[in-house]
Amino acid sequence: MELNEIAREVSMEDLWNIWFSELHRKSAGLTVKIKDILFSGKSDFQRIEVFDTEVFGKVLVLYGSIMISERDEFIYHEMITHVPLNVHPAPESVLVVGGGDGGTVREVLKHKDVKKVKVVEIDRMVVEVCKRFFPEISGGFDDPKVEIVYNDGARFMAETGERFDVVIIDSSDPVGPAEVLFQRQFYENVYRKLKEDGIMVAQTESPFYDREAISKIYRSFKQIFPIVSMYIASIPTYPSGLWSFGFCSKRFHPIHDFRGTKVDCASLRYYNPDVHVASFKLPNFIKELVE
Ligand code: SPD
Repeated sequence: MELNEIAREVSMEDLWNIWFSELHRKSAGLTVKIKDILFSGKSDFQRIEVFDTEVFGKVLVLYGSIMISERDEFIYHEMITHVPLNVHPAPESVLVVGGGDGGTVREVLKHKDVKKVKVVEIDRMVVEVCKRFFPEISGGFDDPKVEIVYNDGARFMAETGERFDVVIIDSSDPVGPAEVLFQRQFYENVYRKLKEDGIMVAQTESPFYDREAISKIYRSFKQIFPIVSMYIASIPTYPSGLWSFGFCSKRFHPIHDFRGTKVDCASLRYYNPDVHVASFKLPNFIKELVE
């Protein structure tokens, strides 16, 4: 067949038939069709990619894993933020470790009690890429209450003299730069840097795939914090679609001290008071990981 005959038979769609696959195990993963590759680069810490996809809109991929998609990021960011901030009665100072995309900061700023949000992000390029490609997610970085510190979260936590009402560990997965954010020494430092009634919430991976890691993480939590609970949410672009968060607290209980939401629920698409309570009810195969 002549070249021009081949060209006639190949449609534009075939020419741009590119898919991104994130492998969650050697033989299972998530595959999405890409409309455009918007950014591909390497920072000092990791590979950073932004794709435009047909189903999930723009997605940010760090170290080969989807961190945010325009379609479902609200679930993760609302759940990692509004659960602790609605349990703490007066969260004035909030520290976000990681969170370079700005989604958590956007949600924290919905709480009028909050006077200061500090973000400790290791990778400046993540923040720059998100400001450029995800302005509606990262817009909170320009708020005067927000300060970004470019530092390793574990080092910052060991060295800072500040103390916080709420610490949110909005990390990527425990490979590469975020690995240290899943270690006991780090959680001990968070405990020390929380005020006497402080709360820490951390993203703790998939209860379906990451069972051994989760058991270890919650063993550490329980050795350090008097109140520890897991809560879960459904996040389509994350491995298995089922995601977990650790609620670790010095004084406040996630359900008994929950007095309803302090932000206007009309600005939220996943979180509400019923979801708050229900997200702590765990299926048996997950309960056994944390009990
Ligand atoms: N496997 C994906 C885990 C991502 C958890 N963190 C996402 C950060 C979004 N702010």
